[in-house]
Amino acid sequence: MSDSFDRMWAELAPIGRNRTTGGYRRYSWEEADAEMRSWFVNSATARGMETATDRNGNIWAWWGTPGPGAVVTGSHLDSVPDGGAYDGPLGIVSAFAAVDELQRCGLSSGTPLAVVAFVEEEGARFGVPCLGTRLLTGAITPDRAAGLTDADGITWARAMENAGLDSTRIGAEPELLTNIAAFVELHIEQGRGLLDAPVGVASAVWPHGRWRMDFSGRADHAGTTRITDRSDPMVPFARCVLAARDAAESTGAVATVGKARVWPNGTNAIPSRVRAWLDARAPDEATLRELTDAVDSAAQRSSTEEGVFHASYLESYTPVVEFASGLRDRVARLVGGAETPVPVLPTGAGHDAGVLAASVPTAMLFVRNPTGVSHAPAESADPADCHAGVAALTEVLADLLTD
Ligand code: HGY
Ligand code: MN
Ligand code: MN
Ligand code: MN
Repeated sequence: MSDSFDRMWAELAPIGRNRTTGGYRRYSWEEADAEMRSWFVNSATARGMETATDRNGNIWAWWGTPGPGAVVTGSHLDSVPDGGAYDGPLGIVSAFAAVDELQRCGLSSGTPLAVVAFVEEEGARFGVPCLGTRLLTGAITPDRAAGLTDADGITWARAMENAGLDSTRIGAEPELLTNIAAFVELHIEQGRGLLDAPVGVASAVWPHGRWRMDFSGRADHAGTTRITDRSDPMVPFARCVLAARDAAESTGAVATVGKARVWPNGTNAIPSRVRAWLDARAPDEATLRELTDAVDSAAQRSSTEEGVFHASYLESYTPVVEFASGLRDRVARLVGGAETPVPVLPTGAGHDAGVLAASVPTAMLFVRNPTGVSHAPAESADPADCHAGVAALTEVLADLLTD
């Protein structure tokens, strides 16, 4: 099992990797993504699995004829900008390694099993995370998805067409969802909550959202415009970032402004416009609302003082997800055994499993992240923990397949 995992891991390592930073750029429908998708198809074909791309661009590898009672596992192949190697691909490589193990043990493909790669989980190129699972479950309208644009104004629909896929049929696939008896996603842990065991089980996903914040002021000369004559959008933007940090510290939430654009972006010109994105998450919805209200009133107050127009738009929101206790406890029993209970923990990271949980019985397995660093080139996992993850996933799939 570990050599098939190691071999596949080595195959993926160079795809989309930045040689200077060691991080990855694997954006939906770009060249590295095409290489990842053909790796997925080749890995499936090598295991006698039939592949199919659904109307939204998610790729499914089937062992057995797709149909009712299907057991599905998988994750995503795309990354954040300069992302780590494990976030996403670990779940898919582990899934194929688990199939190897199941086939080696002579398990028949009576109950259909699928390995799936969902598109645009990070939302790094088109802005809405878990786009593939939101489309699949109807959590986003096809029109809104088709019109999402990347930094160059290319729409999701155009990017799909450029990659050779028909974008006119994107939308929910209820018939596919009703066939799924259980979905299990294995994923690297992305915080510091799993340090004492190689594998953990997810209890919940924090509520989280992304808000676009626009600040429009008046461009002017940096050297000749008195401070009292300015409407500088950078000032309320800056106050908003600090308000987000203060609100997070006082409420136990987390808030990040990791992406901002400035027009005209000149050193000696007061900006005309600033556009930035707030990523906010909290253990519960009330705390999240408390934080976003605090950020919004700080932005409004400071914009008014500065004579700047401010507006903010909710771009994506995922309510709190509690994974179905029946499946969660079953997975925990299988993975933990009687003596050593397996850690069961919530996560502040969003996942496709968090979106699918609204439609099908869903569970998540976490693999230890020794440093807790993620969404960065330094993301790491020990090979022994990865192999323990494959063994755990194999155990869970074997049990679910014999239902
Ligand atoms: O952003 C997230 O939480 C996830 O890694 N997509
Ligand atoms: Mn991620
Ligand atoms: Mn992920
Ligand atoms: Mn995910």
